[in-house]
Amino acid sequence: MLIKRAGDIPSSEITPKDLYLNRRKFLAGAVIAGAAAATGFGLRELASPTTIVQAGNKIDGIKKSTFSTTETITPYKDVTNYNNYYEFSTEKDEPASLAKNFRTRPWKVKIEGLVDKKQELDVDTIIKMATPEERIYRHRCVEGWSIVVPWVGFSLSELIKRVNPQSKAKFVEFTTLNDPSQMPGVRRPVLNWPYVEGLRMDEAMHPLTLLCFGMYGEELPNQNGAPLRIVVPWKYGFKSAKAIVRIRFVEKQPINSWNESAPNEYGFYSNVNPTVDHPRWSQAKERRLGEFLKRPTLMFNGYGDQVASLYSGMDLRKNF
Ligand SMILES: Nc1nc2c(c(=O)[nH]1)N[C@H]1C(S)=C(S)[C@@H](COP(=O)(O)O)O[C@H]1N2
Ligand SMILES: [Mo]
Repeated sequence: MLIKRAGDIPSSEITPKDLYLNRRKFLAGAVIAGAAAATGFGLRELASPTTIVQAGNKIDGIKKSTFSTTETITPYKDVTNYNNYYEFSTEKDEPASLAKNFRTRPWKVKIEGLVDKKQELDVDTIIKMATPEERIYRHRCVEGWSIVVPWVGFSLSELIKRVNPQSKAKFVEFTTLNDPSQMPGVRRPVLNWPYVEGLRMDEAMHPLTLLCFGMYGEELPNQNGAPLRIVVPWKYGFKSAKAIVRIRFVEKQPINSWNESAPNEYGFYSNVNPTVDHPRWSQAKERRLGEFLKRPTLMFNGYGDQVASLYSGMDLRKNF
């Protein structure tokens, strides 16, 4: 459903109450603009001007997870109207509308590479493999903003153990849809399409790594990666690939799209690390969408107790 914007309403419909409300909005906007100027932070991060809310289908039988954070959940309208999804647009407020008619059924996912049970699976078969869980995770974008989202899915390991990877398989590669007829962003060479991401096998098998098909108790909105995405909460957001069509088990470390496009800025590991700056900005702090003051970024995004051991003995400055 599209919420009418002030500019869409004919003047004949405007009542004194609307004028009053618009004046209030204007005043609130002025306060936000002043605050944004004072902090050097963009307006869009503080208030989403356009709000598009899509009604999703409810997912039944979701169980709660002990992996969930108790931090305040980011409002749905922020999580669904501020998206990085370059196949649709490089503007964060555009995937919500541009992905509105994206077709997520029928949808097949190829299981390939060093695996005993190579096959093509229907997304609805995958979704039924295990009990859906709600996992409330922190999510930190490499650009400095963060969100807390009640994702719905189950551990990726549930799928991996059903397809029997071979012992030579050391990494998992995720390839996402590249469809110029539906995704206006892939007509431009912003990245070397399709978007590819990867994880080391032990990272992919870690119980926190989520195979995700829903959020806020409903099916994933298209702009958040429907029908199937990965969520890796201790890594920068770009590791969490949306709209996955192929999962391939490989011996060598996959070339992930962001590393390929800017190797000095984006590595393969991309573990959230406040002590390793991005070449163009500090990673020490982050802004939670909807909040005003920045908060410190935590090592491994706060998931160190669970995942630090995966990297013992590794130089995380070199393996950024
Ligand atoms: N296919 C695909 N997946 C993607 C991206 C993308 O551009 N294309 N952007 C990534 C980045 S940078 C982030 S921060 C998250 C954003 O997820 P969200 O919109 O659900 O918050 O998606 C990641 N997955
Ligand atoms: Mo990101």
